[in-house]
Amino acid sequence: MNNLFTATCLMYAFCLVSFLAQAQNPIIQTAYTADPAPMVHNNKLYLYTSHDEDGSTWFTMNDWKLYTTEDMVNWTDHGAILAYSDFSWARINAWAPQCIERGGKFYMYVPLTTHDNQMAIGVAVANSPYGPFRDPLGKPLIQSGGGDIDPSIFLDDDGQAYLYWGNPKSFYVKLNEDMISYQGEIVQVPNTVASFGRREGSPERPTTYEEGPWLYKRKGLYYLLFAAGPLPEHIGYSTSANPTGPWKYQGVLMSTEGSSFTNHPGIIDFKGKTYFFYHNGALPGGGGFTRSVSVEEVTFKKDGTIQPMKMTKGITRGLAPLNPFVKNEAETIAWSEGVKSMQNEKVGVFVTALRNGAYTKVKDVDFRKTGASKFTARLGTTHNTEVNLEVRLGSVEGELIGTVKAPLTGGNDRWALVASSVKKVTGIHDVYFVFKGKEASNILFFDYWMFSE
Ligand code: FUB
Repeated sequence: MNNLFTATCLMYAFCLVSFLAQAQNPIIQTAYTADPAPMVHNNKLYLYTSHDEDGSTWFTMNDWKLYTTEDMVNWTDHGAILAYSDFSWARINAWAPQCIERGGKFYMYVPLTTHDNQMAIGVAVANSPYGPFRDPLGKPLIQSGGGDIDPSIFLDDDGQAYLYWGNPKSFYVKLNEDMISYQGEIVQVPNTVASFGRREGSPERPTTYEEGPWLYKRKGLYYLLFAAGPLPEHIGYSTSANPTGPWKYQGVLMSTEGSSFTNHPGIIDFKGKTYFFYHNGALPGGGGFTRSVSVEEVTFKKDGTIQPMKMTKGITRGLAPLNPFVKNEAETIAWSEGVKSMQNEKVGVFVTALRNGAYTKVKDVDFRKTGASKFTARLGTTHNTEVNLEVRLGSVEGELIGTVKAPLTGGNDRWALVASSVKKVTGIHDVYFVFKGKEASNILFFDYWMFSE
């Protein structure tokens, strides 16, 4: 019996380890992220997210983060690019954002709680998708008193921009060309069963519409995705021939799954495919207030409706290989364990290995036929015991092609460039940077890396 129990436990442990080793979802493991808002600009996907603080037991959310990818499997962390404290009129609650580009400027719409405890929607503007974003109004753009959260911005082909938002009701307004003011009245979307589906057993909430609207257009058809109730949320969607409805409910897009009682949709076309972003509580320590963002590839049926999706281990095939012969940020990661992203004024975003055996993985690294035999990295540690960065291929325990000793720099504001020869490597590999050291915590800081011939 004991042997059987031990064998079963070992089998489960093995399955979990091999699942994690192959997993791409959640796509960010170095922080808790929620409310994904994808944007495509110049062939790059920008993913703005809200940010659940570590150990949160409520929506403790202070800033918004940005991640980018060119291949859908390696994600670069650009840190916090806007905070509630950047809005003089806001007190707390950096909730679900969305960013859009118009005429070379980037407009970020965000919900916040005002000093008199009302939810309101603000807008911040930047000349670059990375910021810095500034509040041009010095006051909310929307404060209707009716659940002003979860703004979704959509720019139609004719140049008209629409802002949707709201919980428990859904509203929209037409924005002016300046994107920081609106025209006409705020319109409440009729909350009918035909538009949003029937919610059972809740006369005061007749439809499944809950929050988190996301407006999207494909082949002339408009889609309104939304987080749907009752709690725990699922994702539903509706379609229309117009950006303002009337909306026709099309059913459940993603059923309730995972350990978060909220979910939040974001959908976007990128490099010939369509991707659906959502969140759950799948990271270690994850739950309703410590969420993590995931992504699935979308399949459309012939009639334009969307094939419903489950939460999977994610996208395993990247769109393009990664070039190791240029400077790559340590915070460009396909998968990691035991690692946190941090940022400071000295180097911007960097990663900290929290423990012995922590690692980051970079997927589909193309060393070409000519190959690489030298590795350079910017590192640091505060420990005078030996701390190493191992370069391995294929898995955390895969072939060791080189080991670099982290220099004792004394802090993450002090760094050293270290170069080392590695066993010659050619072709395409997943590269694992594995951090080894005896100390109990924060064993090593890692800023960037590159290979050379
Ligand atoms: O992240 C805070 C709130 O939780 C969002 O505004 C909602 O959409 C839900 O995800």
